[in-house]
Amino acid sequence: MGLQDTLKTLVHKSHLSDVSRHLKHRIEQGLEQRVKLAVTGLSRSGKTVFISALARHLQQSDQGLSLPFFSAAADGRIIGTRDCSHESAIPFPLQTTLAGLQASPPHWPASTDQLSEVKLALRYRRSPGLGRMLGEHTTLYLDLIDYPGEWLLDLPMLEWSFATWCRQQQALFFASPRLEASREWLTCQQQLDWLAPADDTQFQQLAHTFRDLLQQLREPPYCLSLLQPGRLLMPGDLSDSPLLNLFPILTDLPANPDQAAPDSLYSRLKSTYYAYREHAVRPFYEDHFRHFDRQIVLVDCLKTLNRGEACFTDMQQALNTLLHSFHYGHNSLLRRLVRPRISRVLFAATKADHVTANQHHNLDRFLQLLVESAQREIRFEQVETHCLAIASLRATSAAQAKLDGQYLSCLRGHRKDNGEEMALFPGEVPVELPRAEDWNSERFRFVDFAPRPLPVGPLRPEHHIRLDQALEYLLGDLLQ
Ligand SMILES: Nc1nc2c(ncn2[C@@H]2O[C@H](COP(=O)(O)OP(=O)(O)O)[C@@H](O)[C@H]2O)c(=O)[nH]1
Ligand SMILES: [Mg+2]
Repeated sequence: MGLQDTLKTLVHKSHLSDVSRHLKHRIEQGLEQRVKLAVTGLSRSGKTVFISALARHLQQSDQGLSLPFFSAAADGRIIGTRDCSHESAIPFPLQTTLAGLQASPPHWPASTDQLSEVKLALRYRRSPGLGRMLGEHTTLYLDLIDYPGEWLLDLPMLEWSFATWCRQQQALFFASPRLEASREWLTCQQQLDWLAPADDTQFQQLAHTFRDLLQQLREPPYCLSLLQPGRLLMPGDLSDSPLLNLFPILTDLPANPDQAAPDSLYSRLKSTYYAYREHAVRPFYEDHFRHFDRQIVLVDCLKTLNRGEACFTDMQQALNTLLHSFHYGHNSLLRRLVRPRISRVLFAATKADHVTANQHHNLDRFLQLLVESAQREIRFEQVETHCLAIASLRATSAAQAKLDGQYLSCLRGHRKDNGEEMALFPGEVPVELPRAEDWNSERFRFVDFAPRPLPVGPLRPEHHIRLDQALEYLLGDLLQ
């Protein structure tokens, strides 16, 4: 072969290898996956802490140290993680939250009410076998989305008329404990003439009174969850919107509503209700919810046990309402509305570090009881579900106490309210729904703890409880 021929062959070969490299790159790009993992839960259920801890562990997952049950990390297949949150129009305050948890003394994040996201790119090696066929390295683009569960409570409103909504609310407000807490509001409503004209000032004042009442019902001693409209408590980007000037009529509805003048209280409320449905509830499902692929629902089960039966029953009702958002049957409202595509839902009981390790299984079981009926329906729709007790950031350590010659498992940590160090036996989590008489005892007393500092350096498995199992369930199949 002459020199020219050899050169030609070389050029041809290098061109071919360029082409194959390019092709391989294109194929790899085509095989890269984008996943939106939505994190929801009622306010204070632990969403912000969960997302921050998860992102931090994922950022270190190439070291394979802190997530032994997350197989991609434990097998050493994660090459690196990049934070791409700057590309988001609604970035999650990851650095601020982590800085607070790493500070000395550390502090829990401030309350948030916005939809926001962390965007991560996970570069990883495929599992042996798959690797050779599809290209050894690839990337999973993961969006972790933080949004208030309160917004899901509004879904049924899309199917209800204003009159139906008022009747639903009447049923709630005329039962304990709302009835006792709302006496003044009910008296005020009884004095109103719904058909009389209402000026802006009066209308806004009434709306503010109702919003204050909802806020009061959310706080101790009530700690209720089924509070609608959800945006009154978690306004997101609607905080100054007139859409929030909304409250239900809790007295008899006017007998002849058709004759109500457009500026009457009745007409104003009714039109605000329909505007709220169209401009607050529907866009959330259309713009966000339908793009979610996987979902984790965080539930603070222990709070309900601490607060008693009314709080528990209300939380159960709220969860059932919230979980309607995961009913996709052919005829369901959601299917008609947005064709959602969530294929896997994990229910997680948060703050599992508030109980001793031998109670984690009970906490799984208790959560299962709480979401049982909703879970059955979701499974029927062929969405996979699972229940798991987790702690995103472990604030306690295990200790032992000797009582009457016997060793008891207990917890050691610093109280959230005054920072004092304490050791306590927090009690057992029931594996059946408590009976009426159980609530009256002093049986459940789970204490809130201050965080332990999150290391700036390497994290270890003892910094969380089962966060790796949650990840494996939610993402394990995608990282093959
Ligand atoms: N002990 C413990 N407390 C937690 C954990 N996660 C959240 N918390 C507590 O729950 C509160 C609310 O958490 P946050 O993430 O802000 O809830 P969000 O409103 O759902 O975003 C925090 O201030 C902590 O007191 C956890 O993993 N362990
Ligand atoms: Mg939050």
